[in-house]
This record gives sequence, C-alpha cells and structure tokens, in this order.
Amino acid sequence: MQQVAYCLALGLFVLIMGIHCHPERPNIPVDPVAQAIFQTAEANRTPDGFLTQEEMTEIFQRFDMNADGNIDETEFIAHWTLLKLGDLEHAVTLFHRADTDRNGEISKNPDFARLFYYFDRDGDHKIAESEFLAVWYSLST
Ligand SMILES: [Ca+2]
Ligand SMILES: [Ca+2]
Ligand SMILES: [Ca+2]
Ligand SMILES: [Ca+2]
Repeated sequence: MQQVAYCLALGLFVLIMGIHCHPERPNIPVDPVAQAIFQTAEANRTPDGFLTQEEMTEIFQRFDMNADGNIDETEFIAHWTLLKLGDLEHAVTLFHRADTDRNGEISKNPDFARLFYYFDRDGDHKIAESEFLAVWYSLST
C-alpha cells in the first residue's frame, strides 16, 4: 500500500515538474503551405490578421473552378497543383477531411459551414492566423 502511495506521489511530482518545466503549450509546427494560404486569402480583403466568412468564401470560390457551388476532388487537386501547394497526398487527405458528410465533394453546406465553425476555435466569427494554422495542422496529420 505504501509503495502505491509512493508511486502516486512520484507520478504527481513528475507531472507537476513536467508542467512547470513546459509552461507553454507545445508549439505547433508552422506549415508554410497553410501560412501561404492564410496570408493570400487575407491580403485580398481586410488584411487585419483574421479571415472572415467573406474571405473564406473567396477561398472556396477559387477552388470551385466550374462555379457549381461544390468542390470535387479533381477541382481541389487542380487548384492545389496550380497554387503549387506541394504534396498531393497531403491534398487528398485534406480533401477527405474537409468533405465532412463524405459525399465526394466539399459543398458550402454542410462542409464549408462546418469547416468555418471548426476553424473558429474561440467562436468570435473570424479565424485568426493561429487558429487557422492549428486546425490545418490537426487536419493534415
Ligand atoms: Ca481579414
Ligand atoms: Ca465545382
Ligand atoms: Ca460533402
Ligand atoms: Ca476566432
């Protein structure tokens, strides 16, 4: 019994020390692709460091090359390639994560609306660069 208590105390000590030594959350590796997308989207409208719904819609429209209101995989890959965003495998992963209802295309509803909600972690109706980078990272890994 004493041994268990000892182990618990030791575990707690290690935990506290761990938190103490790393008071900040682990840094999210900055993905240059995500950063480029964010900054391009930002620069077109209000360069205030936030993506608004309008700015996000603009990204959507650029990917939706035939303007039918949906982004299919071909369009996504084509635009991805056009923007030289790199790794195609990465593109396919992102596409499928973004297709939240898995019908084979990213539509404004529900996929894009859900994505906006998902990216906007603090619920202030705009996406900060840090929010964008964090969610992008979690979507691509
Ligand atoms: Ca903006
Ligand atoms: Ca389309
Ligand atoms: Ca979909
Ligand atoms: Ca936000």
